[in-house]
Amino acid sequence: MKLTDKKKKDLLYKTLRIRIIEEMIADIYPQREIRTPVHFSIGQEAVSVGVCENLTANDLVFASHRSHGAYIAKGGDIKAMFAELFGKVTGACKGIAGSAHLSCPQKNMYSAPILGSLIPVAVGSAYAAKMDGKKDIAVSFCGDSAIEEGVFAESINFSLLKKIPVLFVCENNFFSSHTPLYLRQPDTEIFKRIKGMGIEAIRIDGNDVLEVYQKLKSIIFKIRKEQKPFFVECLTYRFKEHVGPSLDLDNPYRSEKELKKWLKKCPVKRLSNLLIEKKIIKDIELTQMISKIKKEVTDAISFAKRSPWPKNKEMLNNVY
Ligand SMILES: Cc1ncc(C[n+]2csc(CCOP(=O)(O)OP(=O)(O)O)c2C)c(N)n1
Repeated sequence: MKLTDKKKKDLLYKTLRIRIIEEMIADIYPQREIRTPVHFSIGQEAVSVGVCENLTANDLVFASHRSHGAYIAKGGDIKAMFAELFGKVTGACKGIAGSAHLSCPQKNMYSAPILGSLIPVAVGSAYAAKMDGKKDIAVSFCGDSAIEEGVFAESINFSLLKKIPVLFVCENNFFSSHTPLYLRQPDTEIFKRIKGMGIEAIRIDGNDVLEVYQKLKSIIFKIRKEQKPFFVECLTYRFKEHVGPSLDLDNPYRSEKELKKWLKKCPVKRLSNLLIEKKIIKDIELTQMISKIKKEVTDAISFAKRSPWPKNKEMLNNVY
C-alpha cells in the first residue's frame, strides 16, 4: 500500500504531538505541581500512532501505566489530560486517576497500572461487541513484562477458543522497571514464544511509524474480517527512566551506549528526516508544526492550573 504525502505528514504531526506533549510534561514535572507518578512513553510514540490511526471511534483501547501515547492517539482531549495530571476536577477522570489510570470513556480508551489487569477486559469487551453483532475490535497495549502475567496466557487461550477480534500489541521496550528482558526470559524473541500458543504473531519495528501504520492496517482489517485474535510485538525503547523525567543512567540496568543506539532510531527524527530528505515537508513546515503543538500544550497547562481541585467529599466517589 502506497501512502500519500499528506498521510505521511499527518503521521509525523501525530507522532511529534505526543513527543512534544510529553517533553513539556517532563519540563514542568520537577516543579512538583504534577504529583501523579508519570511513566513517559517518549521514544515509543510510533506504536500508539501507527496502531490507533487504523482504529474506528468505536474500537476499544486498553493501555497500561504508560498510558499517554494511547490516550492521545485515540483522540483524548489534551486539556482534560493536563487537568488530570494536575489532579483537577476538570481532568479526564475528574482529577482522581492521575497518569497511570488516564482514561477517556468518550473515546473508548482506558488504562490501568496493575500489570495485565486490562488484558482480559480487552478480550471481554471485544467478545461483547462480537456477541452484539458489531464489527468493533479491542486493542490491548501491554509491555513485555505485562505479558508475563498468567492472565495473558488465559486471555490468549480464550480469545482463540471463542474467535474474539482482539489485537494484542506488546510494546517490547526490553525492561520490566529495572530488569532487562534477557534476565527474565530464556528466549527474547517474544513473538515466537507467543506463536507457540496457536495465535498468529509477528514482530515489527516499533520505532518506524510508517511500518507500524502499514502493517497494522492489514492486520486490523484481518482481525475485523476473520473475527480472530492477533499478536504483534513492537520493538521499541523508552528514552526516559521507568517512572519520571530523568534518564536512569545512574542505574546499571542500562547504559548510555545503549540509549544512544536507540536515540539514533528515534521515531520522530526518522520520519521527519525522511520527509525532509524526500522533500515532502520543508523545515519551515516542521517548525510551524512544533509551534502549533507547543501553543496547544501551553494553553492546556494554563487551563489545568486555573481549574479547581476536586472537593474532599468527591475523593471516594466511584471507589468500591
Ligand atoms: C501485577 C503487578 N506487578 C507489579 C507491578 C509493578 N510494576 C509497575 S510497572 C512494572 C514494569 C512494567 O513493565 P512492562 O509491562 O514491560 O511495561 P513498561 O513499564 O516497560 O512500559 C512493574 C513490575 C504492577 N504494577 N502490577
